[in-house]
Amino acid sequence: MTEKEANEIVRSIELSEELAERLTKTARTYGASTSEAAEYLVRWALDRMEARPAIAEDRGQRASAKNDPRLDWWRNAKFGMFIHWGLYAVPAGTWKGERIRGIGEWIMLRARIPVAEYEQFAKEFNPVKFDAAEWVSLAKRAGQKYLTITAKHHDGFCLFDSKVTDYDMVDATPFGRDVLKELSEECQKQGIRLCFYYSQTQDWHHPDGNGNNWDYDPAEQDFAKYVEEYVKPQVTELLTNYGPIGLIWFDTPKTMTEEQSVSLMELVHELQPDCLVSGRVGNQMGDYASAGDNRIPAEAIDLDWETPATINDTWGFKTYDHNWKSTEEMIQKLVDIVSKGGNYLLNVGPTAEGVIPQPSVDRLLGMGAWLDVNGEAIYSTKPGPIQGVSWCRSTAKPGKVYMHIFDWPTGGKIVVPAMDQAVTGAYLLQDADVVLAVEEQDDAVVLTGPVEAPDAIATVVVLNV
Ligand code: H79
Repeated sequence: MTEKEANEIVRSIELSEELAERLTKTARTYGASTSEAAEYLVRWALDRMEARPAIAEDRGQRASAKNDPRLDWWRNAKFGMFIHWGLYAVPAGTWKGERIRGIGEWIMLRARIPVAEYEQFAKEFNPVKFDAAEWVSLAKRAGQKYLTITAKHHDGFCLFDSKVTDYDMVDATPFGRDVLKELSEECQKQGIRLCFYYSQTQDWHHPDGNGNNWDYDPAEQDFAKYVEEYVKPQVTELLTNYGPIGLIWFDTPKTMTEEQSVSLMELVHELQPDCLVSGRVGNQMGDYASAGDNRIPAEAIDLDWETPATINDTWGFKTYDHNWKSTEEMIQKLVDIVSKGGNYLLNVGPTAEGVIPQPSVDRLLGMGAWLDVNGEAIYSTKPGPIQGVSWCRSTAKPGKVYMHIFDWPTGGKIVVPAMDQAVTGAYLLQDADVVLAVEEQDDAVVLTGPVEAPDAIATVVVLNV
């Protein structure tokens, strides 16, 4: 489309007064300009229509990372635990008696809480029930192979003992413990990769960080200085004081220049050559691509990629968000993602007391129970040859294709969608003694299995090929 054509379309859209008014009002609520709000609205609508690719170009994978064996552990892991934990767990969605809509960790921006007031939450952040061993063990029992926790989110508060700020767990809270240190020791003990989320662009607390226009004047801010003198020293601390780190999960690149993305990526690799960098470092410099929040690509993608996703509707804990996805839905999402070549990073938001909400625990354990039986068809697999079918997904290993059947066909007659390899046998992964008859019928391979679905959520049928 030419610019002229685009302009014509834009001019032909009649902006109703109501829409204009609501846009302006929304923009004001979010501290954005009207055009930013409009852009956000259009992007949101396009996402809803699935008209935008799930993986934005600038969050893609660096070409040189594509066949890099440094990623092998992560490629095989498939399922990780995301933890959003910080000061926002204290207000937990409510500010001055008002329920603030939207994702909980954004409360500072959404309610435009001044830095001086937001800082006060630190005095109330005393998670006496925090137990690193319990969190790590939950991830393990859920079948998650890595754990990514917010070392610093957009609100700027640090969960670790940083020497370049006092705005951290050790210096600013009554708790005074370095929770990342405790998690790093526990992760090493229990054999799970520890990874850090780090908000490199937005920092609503730092005078030169991005995003806070209610305490600071954006025109006066020196973002480059913040990156050099704050972000880099903190990333250095995170990669120096906590043992081997699986990856740094940068987020919302926004104003990051290509030079800044490159230099951050290189800093990480200098400090820990095996540490990966998420696609959201920006400018296509990530070791792997990052899909949009909660977005799952429609088709298999020949890249290393990950979907970060919420278990309810928020990342940081909110007392009144009870909209938990079911265990079934999340197992099917995991299968769907893995069948398309991705990883599923599933978030929990612990309370300010340090407790992972019980509904999250229950669901994670449910997923772990399914994975205990069916993990062979998930971990270390590649996308299978059966794609684009609604009732089933497929993954593969040499000599085997795994059919993950969501809707068990009536009578147990499974018509295998056309694929290149010849099927020489079939059995249930949950019970190898249950062998399915394999027959050729009118050019199709038909399996005969149990009449009733052996697993109501997803039954894995193993095809020897
Ligand atoms: O950490 C989680 C989110 O806090 C973070 N990414 C995941 C992993 C994230 N950063 N930015 N976004 C997500 C996009 C934010 C969109 C919204 Fe809003 C925040 C919608 C409503 C509040 C920004 C502010 C757009 C409209 C208002």
